[in-house]
Amino acid sequence: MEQLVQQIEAYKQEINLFDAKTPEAVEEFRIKYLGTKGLVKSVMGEMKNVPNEQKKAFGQVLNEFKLFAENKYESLKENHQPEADSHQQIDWSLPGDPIAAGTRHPLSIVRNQIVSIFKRLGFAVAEGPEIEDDWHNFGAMNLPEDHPARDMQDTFYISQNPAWLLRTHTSSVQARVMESQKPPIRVICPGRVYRNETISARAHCFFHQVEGLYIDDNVSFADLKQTLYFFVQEMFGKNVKVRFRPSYFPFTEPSAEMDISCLICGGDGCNICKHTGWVEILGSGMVHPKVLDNFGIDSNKYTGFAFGMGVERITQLKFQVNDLRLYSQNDVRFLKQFTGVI
Ligand code: 2U9
Repeated sequence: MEQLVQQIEAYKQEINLFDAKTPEAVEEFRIKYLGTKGLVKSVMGEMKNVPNEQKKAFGQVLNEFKLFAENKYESLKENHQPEADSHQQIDWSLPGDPIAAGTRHPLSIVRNQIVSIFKRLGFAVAEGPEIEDDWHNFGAMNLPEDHPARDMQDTFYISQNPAWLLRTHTSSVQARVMESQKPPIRVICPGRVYRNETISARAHCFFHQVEGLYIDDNVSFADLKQTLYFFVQEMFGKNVKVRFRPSYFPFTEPSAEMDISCLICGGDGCNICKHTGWVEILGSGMVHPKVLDNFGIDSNKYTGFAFGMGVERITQLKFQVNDLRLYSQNDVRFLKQFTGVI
């Protein structure tokens, strides 16, 4: 028995030194020591050769040896848990996966720029409903019943209730401001407007406007000109030239359209300006006295100027986008070109 105990001690030393670098080596250990033909089983088989009076003591040695081998096996297994394994395979020095940042829509970029320029001049932002009634969209704006802008072909009426329509301009928002506020009034109204047009590169059934309104005593056409000149310089740069052309709108008198020198050719003449050197960017005028009177604002005491511009048009000039449909198709190949522009 002495010899057997020595043999077991030698196995224990061997077990102590056993190091498994792979899950396969752990399995090798199990087979060698704990398997059905393993060493633990084989020394247990020696029990029958041990004299009866020593069986109890040898039984204890055997049990300890079995436990020793089992504990070692458990600890080898623990070092090769699947998660522990994948943990070791992660290369922490690799760069992370980039998170794709979204981009602002070009119309939002330009609308925000327009709004921020007028805010610096003291204009407040006003918003209103896209579904309007006839009065706020047309009547209050001095658009008579038979005006072509009211035509079914231009205006979307709500079929369940034709007293409601989709606003054709954001002037309806200014109408609501005039209803609830007294002069001085200084607001800009950005928003989506709707017109019943066949969709093409040059027309769409909705587009975006920024309109402005300034009413106080002593507001003059000179104020209008200087305000819009400042806007254009901030928007397009100090070198841009402007010109005003007389025009007609039912809600302003006198009315004028403003052109800027062509940004593409600098005024020399190109396709964008149709070889005139000028491009139209907005409409404007002194608020018609009838419009003021519609809201109980005394047109003998107060005057005001108003203007309106299409955000798509300004964006087209700024970014040379020449198909209106691109703005509403949400094609990422188009939208991602504005990455980094804010
Ligand atoms: C009130 C009184 C007057 C707003 C104005 C224009 C001239 C104008 C167009 C520009 C291009 C519309 O987007 S567009 O098609 N707008 O030319 N808009 S004056 O006049 C107002 C507004 C509110 C109470």
